[in-house]
Amino acid sequence: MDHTLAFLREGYGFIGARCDAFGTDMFQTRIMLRRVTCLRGEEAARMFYGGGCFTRRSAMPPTVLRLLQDKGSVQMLDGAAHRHRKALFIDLLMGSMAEQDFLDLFEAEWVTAMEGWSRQPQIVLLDEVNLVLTRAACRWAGVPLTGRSAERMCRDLSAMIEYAGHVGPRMLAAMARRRSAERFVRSVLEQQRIEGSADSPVARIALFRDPDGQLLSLNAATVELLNVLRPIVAIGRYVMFSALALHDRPDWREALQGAGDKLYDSFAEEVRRLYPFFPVIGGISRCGFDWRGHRFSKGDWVLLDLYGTNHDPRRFPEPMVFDPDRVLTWQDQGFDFVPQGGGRIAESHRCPGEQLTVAIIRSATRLLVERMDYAVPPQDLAIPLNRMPAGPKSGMILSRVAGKQ
Ligand code: HEM
Ligand code: MYR
Repeated sequence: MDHTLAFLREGYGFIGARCDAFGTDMFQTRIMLRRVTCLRGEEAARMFYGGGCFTRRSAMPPTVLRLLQDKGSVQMLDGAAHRHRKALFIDLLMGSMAEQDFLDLFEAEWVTAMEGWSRQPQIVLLDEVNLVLTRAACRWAGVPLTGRSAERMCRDLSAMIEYAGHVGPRMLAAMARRRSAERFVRSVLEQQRIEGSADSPVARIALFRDPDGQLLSLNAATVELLNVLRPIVAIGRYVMFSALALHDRPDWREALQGAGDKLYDSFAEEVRRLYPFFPVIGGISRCGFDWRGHRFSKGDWVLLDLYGTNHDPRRFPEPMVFDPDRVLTWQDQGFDFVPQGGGRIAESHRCPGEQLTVAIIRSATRLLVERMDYAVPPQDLAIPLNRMPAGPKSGMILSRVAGKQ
């Protein structure tokens, strides 16, 4: 039986509910008329991310792929070609200065924006943080926002994230926004190729060479530059969730006041574990092998439940309780805590942006706790799990925002 509608109706809970009901970590069904093996849990993630057997090619619906990583991206590569391109992202995002450089820009943009927030009766936190992140990301990457406003760029990048899990007119509108952002980014890269070498992410992408010594095609370079800008804006959602956690847990707001990076990091990591974001990741088997009595053949489609793995009660007792004392960290390159994929970043498709993601959540949470006063007016803060990506409808409204020293 085809379970596409059930998947869309149940969203993040689809795989976990069936695993619980059947007492298993693996079951087969059909989605979009295609046979698929659904998996969840640490051991399944180890098999999926640890063996290098799964390609991402043809593994996600084409519209999801097009709005997110896209064709021609690092995610579509395997083996040696993948490792070579991945090294570019690791260098850009995890190099010694990347984190601090970005945080300096981010905090400066936040403080500037806060002056505007304090003049308004209320703000939508998700929208405002996305704009702060867009400005910081473009400055950090070396994308001049001339001829395109930060607001426009922010709407384009946010739409790619917001409607990646949709079908219908709003997804099509996001697609049009993407095409327009691509034209802009492409011209920035073309200009950079004329100007030659410089020490910015734009320059490094523009002048990056594949193993055969060729520059990336302009299409591929455009895709990769968007794969730096868009996911940075996606972190705005985690910042919204962090504000939600602070609202729900005043005891933690209290504990964080004046705390060092370590406690803020534990808080940020628990935000990444608890709140829903990337629901599942798809893969197509490149090899034939047996796992737990099941035969995987070349070409088989699997979906690994990232959300369900992060909420597996065998690993995380009381999984729906927000508890930063679990002391999770992205630096442990394992398979149990997988909001942005699992395994070793350089060798698998695990996200290269985790360090930056945690740093930005930490910094934003500190700004919310130590540099801002605000109220949270009555609003519906429920997070329906049948919308991907999920979040409160309001985008988290804050009122009476004021800076504090
Ligand atoms: C890969 C999620 C932030 C760039 C991934 C994957 C996930 C993910 C689940 C793994 C896909 C797979 O196994 O195929 C997220 C989430 C983020 C985030 C939820 C937080 C908002 C970032 C940031 C960047 C980034 C900040 C860069 C600035 C990438 C790239 C890949 C990737 C380039 C492809 C890696 C590969 O195929 O080897 N991300 N990510 N992500 N992410 Fe992120
Ligand atoms: C990025 O921009 O690459 C970072 C994170 C974006 C997450 C968006 C989640 C959308 C969910 C769609 C999944 C549909 C699965 C079939």
